[in-house]
Amino acid sequence: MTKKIIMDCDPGHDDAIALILAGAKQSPLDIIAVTTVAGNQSVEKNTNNALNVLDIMGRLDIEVSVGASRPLIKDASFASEIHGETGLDGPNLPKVPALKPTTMHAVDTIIEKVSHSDTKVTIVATGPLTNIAMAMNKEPNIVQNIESITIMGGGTFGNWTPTAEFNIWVDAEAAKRVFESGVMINVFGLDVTHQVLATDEIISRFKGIDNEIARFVVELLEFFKSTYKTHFNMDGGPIHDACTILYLLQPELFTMQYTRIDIECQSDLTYGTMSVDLNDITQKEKNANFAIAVDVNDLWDLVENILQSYNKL
Ligand SMILES: [Ca+2]
Repeated sequence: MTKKIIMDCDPGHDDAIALILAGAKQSPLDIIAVTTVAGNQSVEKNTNNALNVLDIMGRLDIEVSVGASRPLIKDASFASEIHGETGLDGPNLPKVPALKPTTMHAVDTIIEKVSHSDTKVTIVATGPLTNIAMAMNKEPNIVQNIESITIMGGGTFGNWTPTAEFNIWVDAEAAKRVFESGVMINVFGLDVTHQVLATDEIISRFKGIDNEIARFVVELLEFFKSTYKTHFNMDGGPIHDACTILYLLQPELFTMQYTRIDIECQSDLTYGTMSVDLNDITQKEKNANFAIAVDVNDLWDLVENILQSYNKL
């Protein structure tokens, strides 16, 4: 049975890979909308990247809506040092993609798609949670028709400050709104995403796949690997956002712990920190499934299989 998903994203190298994995021809995931948000780069650049990626995938049937250009309260902050000036540096992309965004704002697209769906919708959020929080504020009833929200964000340590991960840190107020919404949230934080490193060995496996999508993914991973080496001294780019899709495709790849998660918004020192109550210290009502382990070998096999499936286009 197919699962309806909305992909709310800020592409972004790892967002692009998430889109490619979700939107393959045999995928059981039905992408009913892609919505974009400011994050890795401006919302205009992220949207352009989303359109280009869908174009390369041959998925001109997917609607793309432009979302929030800045967080709820803070000023916008971008991650140019990780994703480059375009937000998707590395591959050569057409400057003007063939696909155009819809005229509807992403917040309204989320509300409309969720409200009018005959089955519950899963929201996959791989950027700051601004659009989702705005949609919940504009139309609170949508929570009843959301199956779950599967996010990349947070963790028990940080990558933008010592304790905060980028997606949550960009818009902690939005993240707090979403984590207090009552919707089940599946969380892929740095604890697992930093284990999913596209090393030279992984990239050379993908170089053996003879199709345009796999070659595009190799270019993305090579750029991402170089910035992760420069900025974090890591031997491979983590394909963070792709973990959300890989979980929806094959949940048994991950070990999840049902727990309480809260978001810090007050402190100058720890703004955007995710409090993950793995030892049930607060005894507050649990609101999230937090990924604590991943079967990395099986995960890369799945990625390779999906990339190979593009041969049959
Ligand atoms: Ca992202």
